[in-house]
Amino acid sequence: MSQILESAKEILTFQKSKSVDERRASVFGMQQSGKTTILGLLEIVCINYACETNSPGSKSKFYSLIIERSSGIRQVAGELRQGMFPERTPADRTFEADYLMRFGSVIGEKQIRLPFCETGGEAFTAMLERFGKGQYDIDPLMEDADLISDYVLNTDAVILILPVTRPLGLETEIGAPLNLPDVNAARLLSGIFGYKIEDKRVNPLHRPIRGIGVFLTKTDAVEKFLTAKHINLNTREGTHLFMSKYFPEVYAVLSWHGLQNVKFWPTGLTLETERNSVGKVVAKKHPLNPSRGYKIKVENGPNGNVPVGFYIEPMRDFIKWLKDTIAA
Ligand SMILES: Nc1nc2c(ncn2[C@@H]2O[C@H](COP(=O)(O)OP(=O)(O)OP(=O)(O)O)[C@@H](O)[C@H]2O)c(=O)[nH]1
Ligand SMILES: [Mg+2]
Repeated sequence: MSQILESAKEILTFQKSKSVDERRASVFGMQQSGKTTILGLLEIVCINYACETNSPGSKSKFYSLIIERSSGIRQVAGELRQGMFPERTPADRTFEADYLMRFGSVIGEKQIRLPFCETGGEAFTAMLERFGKGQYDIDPLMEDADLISDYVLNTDAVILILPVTRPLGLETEIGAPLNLPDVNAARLLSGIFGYKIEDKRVNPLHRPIRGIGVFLTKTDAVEKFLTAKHINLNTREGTHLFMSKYFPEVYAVLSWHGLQNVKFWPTGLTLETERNSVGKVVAKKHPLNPSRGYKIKVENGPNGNVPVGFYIEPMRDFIKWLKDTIAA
């Protein structure tokens, strides 16, 4: 078993043993879908939310903590504050971090754990399929079995990261056997649900899925397109239109599970632009580290610089949803 997994297991065991009543929401997404960026943005919003919530005299409390599984994740929020996208997560990395949130009130405490599955969705799908071939009784000594157990069987919610750029052809799927973003994500999702259904049948301690959250990332890149199509992703009608047209397979899987249990949050960061040699306005590469791609605009916030874009409201709503629906 790898070193990372060994230490991760130790931390998990430790956390479980001293656990306040803890719920879990696992985060999945295909390669380069925006998972690590979402984690970084969540951290930025949580810091701000904690500063507000924990003001002297306040009865409700909010705390958050990143438990690093691998080097790198800790600086993501800091890099976003400098307008830099995260480093690519190496393909063999299974998971990057657990994000813990604790909500306190006069009636007690609730804890939520968000394991960020940094295995690109395609690798996770392959793993699910391997076990799916008549091998439901997982050998507990196998690493993959541990992951399925941690991410799927012991989770109370599924968070899916879906980049809206993919089905519109602005980006291709990386690392996946098919360049069919809708099919790949639907396969991942139905693989997860398949396990849950089977588990319900045989496991008296089965944990049902209490909710599904979908982050529709990179909306900044399709803003004009969506406006032209009269699709507003901030409304239920808008997400319905978008999902049924551009992610029909994923939408069918979600519908089967019950759309009343699904929440959608669009997010998008604003990129800096410049004029190229022929005077055309183009996105600007990060001057300090062009290998990280485009530079995100930043502005002054209450706790230091923050990236410019649409994410604060969705993240606040996400935190509320975790507290009221998943940890309830
Ligand atoms: N325009 C735009 N691009 C984004 C946004 N979020 C992410 N990206 C782009 O998507 C790339 C991947 O984002 P990550 O957050 O690293 O995605 P990931 O799923 O963690 O990627 P891996 O772990 O490496 O598979 C970034 O390097 C950016 O180029 C966004 O809000 N807007
Ligand atoms: Mg990543």
